[in-house]
Amino acid sequence: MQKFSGFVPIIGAPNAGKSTLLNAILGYKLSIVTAKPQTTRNRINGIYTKDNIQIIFVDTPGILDPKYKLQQFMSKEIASSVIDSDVILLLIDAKKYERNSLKKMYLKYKNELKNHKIFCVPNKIDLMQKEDVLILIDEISKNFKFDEIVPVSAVKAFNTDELLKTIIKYLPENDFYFNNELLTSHPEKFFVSEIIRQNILKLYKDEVPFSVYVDISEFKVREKGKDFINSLIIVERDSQKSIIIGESGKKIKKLGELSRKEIEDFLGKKVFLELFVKVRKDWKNDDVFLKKNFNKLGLNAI
Ligand SMILES: Nc1nc2c(ncn2[C@@H]2O[C@H](COP(=O)(O)OP(=O)(O)OP(=O)(O)O)[C@@H](O)[C@H]2O)c(=O)[nH]1
Ligand SMILES: [Mg+2]
Repeated sequence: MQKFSGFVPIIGAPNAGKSTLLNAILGYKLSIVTAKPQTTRNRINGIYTKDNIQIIFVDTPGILDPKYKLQQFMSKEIASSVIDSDVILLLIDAKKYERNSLKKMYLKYKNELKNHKIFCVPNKIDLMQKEDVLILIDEISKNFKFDEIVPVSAVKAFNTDELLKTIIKYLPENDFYFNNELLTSHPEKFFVSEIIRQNILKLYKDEVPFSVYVDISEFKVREKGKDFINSLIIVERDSQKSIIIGESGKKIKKLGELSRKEIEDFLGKKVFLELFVKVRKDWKNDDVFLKKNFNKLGLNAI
C-alpha cells in the first residue's frame, strides 16, 4: 500500500492553543498546557499514525521577539521545526484576531518558506458565534493567501477531523519516519521534567515559574520496585529558591506529591521522586547552560 507521511509544525503566538491542539489530535496529553503564555519551551513531536498515513505534528514555543537567551533558543526551536516541514499550521486565537499581528507572522513565514504549504487555523471558536467565525474566515481569505483556512476548537476537539483530512490531502508519498506504535520520539525523561514544570506553572505565581529550569539528573528504571527519579529545580535567584521550598518545605512537598502522581500515570508504574532546588544565577542568559540542556534531551533527534 502507498504510504503518505510528513512533518506538520504547529506555530503561532503564545497561548493560541498549540499544545492543546497537538493533544486533541493525538487524543493524549503529551504536551503541557496552562493558561499562561510561554508554557512550551521546546519543539515536541507527536506522531499520528493511522492506516497508510503518518503525520509528525510538532508543537512549538509561541512566536515572540526574543528578549533574553532562553527566548532565542525557543525561537530557534520554531525555526528548525518549520524548515523541513510539509504543511505548517499557523494557529491564531480567533477571539483575539488582529489583521496586523497575523500579517507579521504570515509575511515572516511566507517569505522564508516559499515552497511550504501554510494553513491558517483560527482556534478557540467555541468562544464565538458561528456568524462571527464566518466573517473571520472571509476577512482572512480576502487579506491573505493561505493554502487553507480551517477553524477549530482544540479544547472541544471540534473540526479537528476536518483539519486532519485537509492536511492528508497535502502529504507527500513517503515511507513512515517512525514505528507505527510510537507516539513521540522524545525520551520519557523529557516528559517527566515537563510534568514537574507544569505543576510549577500551576502552583507558583508571577515570574517564579518562568525562572525555573527542571532537570532530571537521575532516572533509574528498576525491574523490581519503584523507578527512582531525581530532579533538580534550577532557579535564578536565592529568593526564588525559598519560594519554591515554601514555609517548612510545605510547598515543595505539595509539588512533589502532585508531580509524582502524574508521572506514575504517565509511566504506568510507581516511582520514587526526589526534588532538589539549586540556584544558577541568570541561567536564562547563560549560553553554555542552555546549549548543554537543549541538546541533552535529544530534542534535536528528528
Ligand atoms: N476556550 C478555548 N480555550 C482554549 C482552546 N485551546 C486552548 N485553550 C486554552 O488556551 C490556553 C493556552 O493553551 P496552550 O495549548 O497552552 O497554548 P499554547 O499555544 O501551547 O501556548 P504556549 O505554549 O505558551 O505558546 C489554555 O488555558 C487552554 O485551555 C480552545 O479551543 N478553546
Ligand atoms: Mg504550548
